[in-house]
Amino acid sequence: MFFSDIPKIRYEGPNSKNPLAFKFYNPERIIAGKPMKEHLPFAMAWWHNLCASGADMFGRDTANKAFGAEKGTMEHAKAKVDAGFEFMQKLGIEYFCFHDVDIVPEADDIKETNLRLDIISDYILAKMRETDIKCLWGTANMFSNPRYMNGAASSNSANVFCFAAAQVKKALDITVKLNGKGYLFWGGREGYETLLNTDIKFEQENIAHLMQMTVRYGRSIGFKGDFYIEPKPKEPMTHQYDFDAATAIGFLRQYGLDKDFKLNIEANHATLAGHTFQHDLRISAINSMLGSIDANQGNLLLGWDTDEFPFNVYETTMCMYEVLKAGGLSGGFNFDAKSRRPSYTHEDMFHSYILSMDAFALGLINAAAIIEDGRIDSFIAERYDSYNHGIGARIRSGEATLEELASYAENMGTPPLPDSGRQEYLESIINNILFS
Ligand code: XUL
Ligand code: CO
Repeated sequence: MFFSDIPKIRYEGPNSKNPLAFKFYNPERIIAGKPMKEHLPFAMAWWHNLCASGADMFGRDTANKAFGAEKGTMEHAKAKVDAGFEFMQKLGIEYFCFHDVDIVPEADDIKETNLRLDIISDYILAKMRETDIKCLWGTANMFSNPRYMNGAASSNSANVFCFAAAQVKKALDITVKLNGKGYLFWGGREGYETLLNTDIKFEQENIAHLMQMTVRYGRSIGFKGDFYIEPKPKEPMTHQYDFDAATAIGFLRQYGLDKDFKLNIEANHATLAGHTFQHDLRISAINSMLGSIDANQGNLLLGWDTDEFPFNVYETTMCMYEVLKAGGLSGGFNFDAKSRRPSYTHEDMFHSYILSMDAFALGLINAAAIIEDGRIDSFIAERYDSYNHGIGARIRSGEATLEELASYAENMGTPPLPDSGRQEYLESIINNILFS
């Protein structure tokens, strides 16, 4: 037991002052026809929760994530499994996500790293069998090691490309062994710093080659889940190829990958791209590509990826509105978030997850209320009413010609202004629903 002073976290309701209790996340409560926990398949991100120790560019670790073992050893890797499963069980979290190098220390020789991955995945599998905990997705870290300084599949070096392929193959093998729902590509350093040394077309074709090979291999070993791209516009590279949802969807279609891939949308990545989280969720959903979510929150005063634990209920409400409208997620809500550097105790790890699981529970409750209320949806439907009949219906059906519309316009006299957008009124409806 690593968290012996932490009890099982239970729902105590909004009046509870117990810091180690949920105020809003009540897993069995029925919202919009099913229990909260089915709407909200939460996942623990191995890297932040069990590995990240508060170090930043200006200072070393503040948090102790040794879990009683020496870092960089297989004992430490196993201790992290034990700590992670205890943590997830105490919070009632049913999924986890991992990079290959989160679960084992990387060796100099990839054959040795792969042996370690075999050992640790056996160990994880045994824990999964003892519990209800499952794997949401796995991925390969192809950005930390110096060999990936110019990218992985987008590297100028074919040898580096091969190494990336070997890592993807093994990470996918392990994901399949752990029955993961998905396999993720976050384009780490797949981007560039300057066009003076970069052939974008060549690099993007190579990324597509790696993804196509991965799909073929994955399907050949019986992987039935979704592959995901996680868009991000910048950081670490100045320009990242998977800029946002729309860019990633265009890429997937261009290279015939759209049947096998969906998107994993991260809140902080969407805001870095100059969008709202809701925008990238909507773009994914209307293209039938909303797969999974990296749940976090950025700091809009800063221009980088702060990966904060989400607490902004307005944001989680709009997120859950999109998710409910999309009919739910086939993936889950992975907390790609880290406690702030000064929040360095084990108790802070629990406070962080309680904060955000409650924020998403509130978001779910609010989103269901907005849909149930119906005013927003009926306003939107009415806003486009001119397309339900007459010339509008002819435009929608695709039958109208440009000549016909031009002659219609010429005979119209002075065209009326469109109806008011009523933004402030609609915003007041949202506040009314959220705070009454
Ligand atoms: C980086 C990021 C990654 C991916 C997985 O910004 O979000 O942690 O989620 O590689
Ligand atoms: Co992420």
